[in-house]
Amino acid sequence: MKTFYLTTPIYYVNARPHLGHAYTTIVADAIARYKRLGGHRVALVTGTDEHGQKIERAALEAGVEPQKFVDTISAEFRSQWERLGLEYTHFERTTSAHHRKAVEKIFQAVQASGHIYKGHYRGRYCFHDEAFVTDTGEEAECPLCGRPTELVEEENYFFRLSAFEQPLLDYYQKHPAFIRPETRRNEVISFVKEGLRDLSISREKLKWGIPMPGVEGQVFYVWFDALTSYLSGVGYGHPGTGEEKFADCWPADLHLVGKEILRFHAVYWPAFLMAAKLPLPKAIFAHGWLIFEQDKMSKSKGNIVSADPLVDAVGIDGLRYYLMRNIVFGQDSTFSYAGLVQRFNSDLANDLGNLASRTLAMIGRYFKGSIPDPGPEAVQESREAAIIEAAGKTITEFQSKFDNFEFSRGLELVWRFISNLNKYLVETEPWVLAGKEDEASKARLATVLYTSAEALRITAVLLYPIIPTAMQKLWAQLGFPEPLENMRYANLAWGQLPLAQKTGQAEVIFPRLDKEKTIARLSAGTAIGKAVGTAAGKATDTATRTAAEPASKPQKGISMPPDATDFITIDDFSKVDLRAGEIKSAERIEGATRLLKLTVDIGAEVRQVLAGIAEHYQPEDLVGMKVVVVANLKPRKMRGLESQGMVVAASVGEEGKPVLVTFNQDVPNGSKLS
Ligand code: ME8
Repeated sequence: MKTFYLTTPIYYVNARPHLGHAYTTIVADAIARYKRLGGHRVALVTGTDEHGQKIERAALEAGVEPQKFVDTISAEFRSQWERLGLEYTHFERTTSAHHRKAVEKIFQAVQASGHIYKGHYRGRYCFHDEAFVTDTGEEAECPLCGRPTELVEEENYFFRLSAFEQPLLDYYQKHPAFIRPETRRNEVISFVKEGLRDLSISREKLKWGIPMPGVEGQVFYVWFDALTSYLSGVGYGHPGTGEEKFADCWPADLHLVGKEILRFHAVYWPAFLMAAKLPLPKAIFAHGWLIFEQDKMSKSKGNIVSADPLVDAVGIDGLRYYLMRNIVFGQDSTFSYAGLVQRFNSDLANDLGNLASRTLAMIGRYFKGSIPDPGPEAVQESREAAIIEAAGKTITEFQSKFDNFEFSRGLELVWRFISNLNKYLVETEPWVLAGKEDEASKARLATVLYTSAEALRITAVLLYPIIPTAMQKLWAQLGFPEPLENMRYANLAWGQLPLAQKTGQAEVIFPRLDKEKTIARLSAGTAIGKAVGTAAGKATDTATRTAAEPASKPQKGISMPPDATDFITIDDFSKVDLRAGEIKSAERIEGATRLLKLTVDIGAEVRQVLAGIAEHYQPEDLVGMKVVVVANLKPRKMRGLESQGMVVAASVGEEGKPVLVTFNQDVPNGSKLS
């Protein structure tokens, strides 16, 4: 089997590494780990894009030689990846000698196929995006970032991009999974259909670039140079073993990019490769942007967020989990400190953390830290049978979601499984069984704790790609001596937890965070200076625009105090049983535009509640949120589903937009409101 080869963008060194860069690299790292557990050999290439006008200018501004400048920032990227525990197989630098050889090699291949010619370029250029904007010289703003462009006039070498218009369209047509997600694919197709102009692939006045072989005074256009990193990163053009490695890795299975650089990857890059007679990558996925908290962004335009303080606050796994769980991959998403802490506390500390610590503590206490024998009863009771069935389903469906880039949905499924297990423990009450002397209770206790430990084993393997450090800890606590990364999804079938295996020291994997203090700490120190990255810059603009919108109109619908005859007594009020609840899952209902189906933990039980909030809340933002539930409302059916209660919301503005009522400090599920 060929090595599974994936890449992140090769990041510009005019900006220090920030959360946006970390995001793509974290996703790439998670996919790489996931593929390894699936039995693949994996190559992951990341690196730094170190040539071009904007780097040259940044070095000049900093008052240092370009090489020194790029050495410093490239090293920062590497140490940031190390700090974030990100594993890659190769870090490519475009100023390396072997990369230069690769650029020369692909250029010669393109030239040999007759697609290079000398011409005169007069047009606008965006130095921020290193993009030729138009050759009419009329357009003042860059269509990619909106910044002013500069007029460029020089003798250049051109790539006959226009010759690839139809071959590209044919290729997109034949390979529907080449550009993902679908909406981005459609954008690219329309762009190409509008017509492609030939592309200047050299620059005359620029010094800081790779010289074009055989041509005096021209360096390569930075995108021609940078995209080639995907080849040089796996040996293309390297002497010795390079070609062998290249043959094993190329074509790339996946290029992960932010949406603003999709055009370079989905149009120019495949055209260069076609011209060089090299196979095309199998897929390019363009993800959305992280939009940072509005107040942070609007204070001084250009502030961006570093991953370091986030990792200090919630750990590497806390950050990875939040990014993979909260963001629907492919869409833009607002990053918020409150959301980060909320996810950590509700999903990691509460749901997963509690399940692990309860199970392991009870095995320690009642079975002297040795995995109990479930006995034949394990398959006899319907409760265990349901858990075993759910485990099998979760394993299959999680992988299908992950294969389809639906990371957030995949994690939602695992958390549903975790919730079932917590419910199973509450219902089977092993702590009560432990207090009984009879043989049947003892056997039952062994069954329950085996079942939940085995379910934890499966959960640990499934979640390893997303939260590797924590799951390795859990793995050791379950008593496995071998590293978790050696496991394979193929070995996940139920019942493989070795009986009598000695469990390790049970310690808390995710210590609960103090929400207010953590948010305050984060707000005090995450900005790292100017946003020079395109996406981060855009994110800033969006946030600023939103903040600048007029304040909301005066609200209608706030009524005068009622007449005395309208008053209710305290006894009337006390008939309403209001409870604090935690939303465990939220999903859309097919065919219903307004309704969401929620499951809400109200302490003693988990209720299914239907709420008319689908137009105002994303299901994934609701999970973990504490809400107020009317617990004694008569159940009623809507769209064939039973609603066992109601969540309380304020009705805001003229349209009566629902805003869910929540708490400003943590309260246990089931607390009564009075
Ligand atoms: O474009 N949200 O490099 P770059 C999400 N050198 N992702 C973000 C982000 C944000 N706010 N900000 C940055 C370049 N990114 C070229 C690439 S490839 C041959 C050459 C991520 O340093 C995202 O992956 O500007 C985006 O595509 C990339 O950083 C841009 O990095």
